[in-house]
Amino acid sequence: MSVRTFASSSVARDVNFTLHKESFSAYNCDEPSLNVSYSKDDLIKMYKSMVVMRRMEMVSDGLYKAKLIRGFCHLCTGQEAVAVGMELALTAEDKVITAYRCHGFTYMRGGSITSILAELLGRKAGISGGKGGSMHMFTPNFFGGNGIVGAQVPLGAGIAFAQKYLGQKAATFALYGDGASNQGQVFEAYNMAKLWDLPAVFVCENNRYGMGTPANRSSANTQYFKRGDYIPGLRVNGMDVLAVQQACAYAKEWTTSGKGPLLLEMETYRYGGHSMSDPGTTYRTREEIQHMRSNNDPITGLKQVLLEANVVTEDELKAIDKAARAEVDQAAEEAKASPEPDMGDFWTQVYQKGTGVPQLRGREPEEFHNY
Ligand SMILES: Cc1ncc(C[n+]2csc(CCOP(=O)(O)OP(=O)(O)O)c2C)c(N)n1
Ligand SMILES: [Mg+2]
Repeated sequence: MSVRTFASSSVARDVNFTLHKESFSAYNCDEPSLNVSYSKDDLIKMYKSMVVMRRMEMVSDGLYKAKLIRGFCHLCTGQEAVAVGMELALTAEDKVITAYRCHGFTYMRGGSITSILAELLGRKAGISGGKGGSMHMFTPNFFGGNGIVGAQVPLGAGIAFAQKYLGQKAATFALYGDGASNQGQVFEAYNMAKLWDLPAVFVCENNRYGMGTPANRSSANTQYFKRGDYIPGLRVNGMDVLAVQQACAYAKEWTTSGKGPLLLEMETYRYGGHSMSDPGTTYRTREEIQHMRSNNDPITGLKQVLLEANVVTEDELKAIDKAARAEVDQAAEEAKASPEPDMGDFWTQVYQKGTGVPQLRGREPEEFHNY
């Protein structure tokens, strides 16, 4: 499996930008510099990745409505800049963990489009090895699909602990939502991470809603970047992929230089409902969604920046859009052509090899499976 290690790109970073002055707000730390520079290659990769991600989610939406994807399905349309900007600041040694809104992160961490769509379809070619799960998406440096809200945060602190214990100069980015931020275990993880100065970056993706509940109805303090108390934090414009990259590079440097954890709040927005069963329009207005799409869209935003800086032409961008569509559509066909897993696969990969029990209990007390 290939891993996209944007951060290791050796091409000269010769395209310079100044980020918007309101890109960051800091709590007990300095703001990152607003001056950023990238190679043309990285800028194009960022654009392409966001376009692929959006198409992948659009195709998933269609497959769900065609009843080919069953169960739960949580799309990240609108939130693409978070996964893409973050990857640009990381290397393969860094780890990322999140919950169920994980398709984009899986792609950025090296998962192929076919393996992600096949996972959602419950097919053999699925990324977690054809188990037929619909939310579990793991690559060697990405752990996604956790279904208990907030439970991935202490796991992330644990991975950061391992990195420190093993003397690695790497960080773990543990993502959670505005809704999940109120879980007690999040604060337990903050405490241990600060106590032991772990290289943990706690990233709150504030998309303004936890299911149908607006942030101000669930959180006594909606300034999520300040909620680490003794952990410094940054609020970041999560709709600007360049601001996300800059903040994540800052966080990686902060945590791996021994200063302990850092909290990032990514201000973002999901265009669709919480999951496929939620139309997403009963607890917010259509005007609000339209306003975000028209004024804050991460893909349109980067497109404008690239055109104004003469990095690419309109035609080059159109060619990227077209190629991304074709790539995702082709992957969807491959995923659909993959067979369903064998029944026996339900009883495999439950335990780490060599640590399991010889027999696994099935749905009924008297049902046992050998593996
Ligand atoms: C412990 C627990 N409580 C409740 C749920 C049901 N639930 C699933 S997602 C969700 C909302 C989470 O919102 P947020 O953390 O903002 O993430 P988002 O979906 O916006 O990305 C809830 C309450 C759950 N999965 N786990
Ligand atoms: Mg949310």
